[in-house]
Amino acid sequence: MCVGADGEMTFWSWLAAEEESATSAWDCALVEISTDGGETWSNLAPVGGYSHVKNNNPANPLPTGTPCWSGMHTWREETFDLTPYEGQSATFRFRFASDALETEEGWYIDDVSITSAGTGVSDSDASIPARFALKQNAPNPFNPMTTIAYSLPEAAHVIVRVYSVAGKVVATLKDGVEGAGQRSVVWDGTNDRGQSVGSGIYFCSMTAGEFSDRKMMVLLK
Ligand SMILES: [Ca+2]
Repeated sequence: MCVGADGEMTFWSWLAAEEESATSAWDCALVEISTDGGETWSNLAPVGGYSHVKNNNPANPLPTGTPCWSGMHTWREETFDLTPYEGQSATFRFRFASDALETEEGWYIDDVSITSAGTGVSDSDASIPARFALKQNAPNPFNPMTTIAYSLPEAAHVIVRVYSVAGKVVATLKDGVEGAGQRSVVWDGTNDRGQSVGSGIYFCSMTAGEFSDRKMMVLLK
C-alpha cells in the first residue's frame, strides 16, 4: 500500500509470551515494515516504544536486542505512526519468534487498520500536467471506438470536436469546464445525430482557453 499523509496503523493485540523480566524477552512479538517490496525489513516501533528487548538466546532466531513485546497482556490497542513513510509503498509483517522452551499461548491480533488523511500533496501534484496538450488518439486507425486524451494544467472551458476533411463538425465530444488533470473522451464513430460515419480521415480538435490543437484520425471499417 502507498502511505498517505498523516498515516497511522492500529490493531488490537493479545499476548502471552515468555519473558525473562519486565524488559527482557525470551519470546517476542513485533511488527516490521518494508519499503522495497519485501527485500529488506525494519523494526517498526509502536507509539511509546516496545516494552521489551530480546535477550541473548540463540534458540530464538531474532537478533539479541531486537525491540519487541513479551509477557502477558489482554486485549489492548496498539498505534503506529506512519508519517515517516508518507508517499512510500509499504508492506507490513507481524512476527512472533519463540524458542521451544516455556511455550505460552502466543499472540493474537485483530482489527488491523491503516488510515491516512486522504491523497497526499505529492500525489495530486504528480497528476497535474505542466502544460496543455492534446494527445494522438488511440487506437489509430480505429473501428469504431477511439480514445482522445488531453492534459489540463488548470481548469478551463474545454471543447473537443471531430471534424470531417471538409471542415464540417461531425461530433462534439466535450463542451464544458473541466478541472486540472489528465482527461480523456471516447469517440464511438458516430455523429451528433447518433449515426455511424463512414471510413476515412477525421480531425480531432481541442480548445481549452487560449490553447488549441488538432490531430488526424483514421477510421477504418
Ligand atoms: Ca519460550
